[in-house]
Amino acid sequence: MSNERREEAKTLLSRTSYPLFPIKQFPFSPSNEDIINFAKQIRRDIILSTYAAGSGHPGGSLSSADLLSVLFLDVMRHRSNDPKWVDRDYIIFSKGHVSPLLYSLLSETGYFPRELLATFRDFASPLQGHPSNLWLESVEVSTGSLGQGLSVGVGLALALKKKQSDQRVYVLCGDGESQEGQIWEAVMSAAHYRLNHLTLIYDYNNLEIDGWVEDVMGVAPVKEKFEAFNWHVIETDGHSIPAIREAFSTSQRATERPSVLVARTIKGKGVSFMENQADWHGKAPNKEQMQQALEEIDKEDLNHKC
Ligand SMILES: Cc1ncc(C[n+]2csc(CCOP(=O)(O)OP(=O)(O)O)c2C)c(N)n1
Ligand SMILES: [Mg+2]
Repeated sequence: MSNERREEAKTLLSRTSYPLFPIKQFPFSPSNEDIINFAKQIRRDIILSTYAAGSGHPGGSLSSADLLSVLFLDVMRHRSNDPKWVDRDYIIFSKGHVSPLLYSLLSETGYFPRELLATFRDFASPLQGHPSNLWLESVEVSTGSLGQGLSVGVGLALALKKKQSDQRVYVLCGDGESQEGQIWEAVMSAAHYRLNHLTLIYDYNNLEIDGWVEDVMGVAPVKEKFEAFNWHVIETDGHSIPAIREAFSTSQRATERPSVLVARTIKGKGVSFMENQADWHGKAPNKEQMQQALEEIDKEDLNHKC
C-alpha cells in the first residue's frame, strides 16, 4: 500500500485521543468510563491500521472490541513490561483474522508504540496480517486458520490444571468459525477434563465472510449446544461494558467446568456503514470512509445495548 496512506495514518496515530494508562501491569481497577474510552481508542486504531495497510479485517475486529477491552484492562493478568511473565494469563485469538484488534490492544496496553500500527501488513512488519509469534513475541499462538485456537487453549488449560496453577486461558472465536468440526472436539475435551480455567469468548455477530451464518451453515442454538457439552454458559450483550464485566466475573466462579461467554455483538460495531455488513469483513476504508469512521467513533455513545 502507498507510503502516503501509511504516513497519514502514522501522524493520526501519534495523536492521543483518549487518556492513556501510565501502567504496565494489568488488570487494574478501571472505571466503566475508562474502559469505554479505551475501547474507543481501540476502534480508532483498528480503522487507522487497516486504512494504512489498505487491507485487513475491520468488521470482526470492531465486533469484539468491547469484550476484549474489558478482558485486557479488567480481567486478564498480564504485564507489557514482561510479556513472557511466567504467571500470566493467556489470550488466544482463534479468529486470527481480527489481528487489527489484537495489535491495537497490545499497543494501547504498552507492548509497543502505537505508531507501529501504521506498518500493519507491511512485508517486514512484526504486525503480520494474521498474528504470528515468530514475528511478535506477545502473540501467544499463531492463528489464522480457523478452528484451531481453542484446541491449543484446551492443551494449555490442561497443563495449567495439572500444575495446579491458578492461571487462566481465554480464547476468542467467531460464530462462523464454530462451523469448524475441530471446535466441537475441543469443546468436548475441555468438558471431559473439567477445565474450569478455560473461558471461551464466543463472538455471536451472526455474520461471516460470505454473509449470514444461518444461511451459510446454521450454528443455532449455541447456548443449548454448549450446555449439552456441560459447559458453564453465560449469555451477554457484547457491547455493554458493565454487562461484559459481570459476565467475566460470573465465568470465574465456574467450578470443574469450562465457561463460555456467548456474546451478542454487531459486526462493524461503532461505524454506521460497516455495521451488519458482510462486505466489511475483510476490506479497508478509503480516506473519506476512514475520516467518517473516526468522527463517528469519537462522538458516539457506544455504551448502549445491541
Ligand atoms: C480454516 C479456514 N477456512 C476459511 C478461512 C477464511 N475465513 C477467514 S475469516 C472467515 C469467516 C469467519 O467468520 P467468523 O468466525 O464469524 O468471524 P467474524 O464474524 O468475527 O469476523 C473465513 C471463512 C480461514 N481463515 N480458515
Ligand atoms: Mg461472525
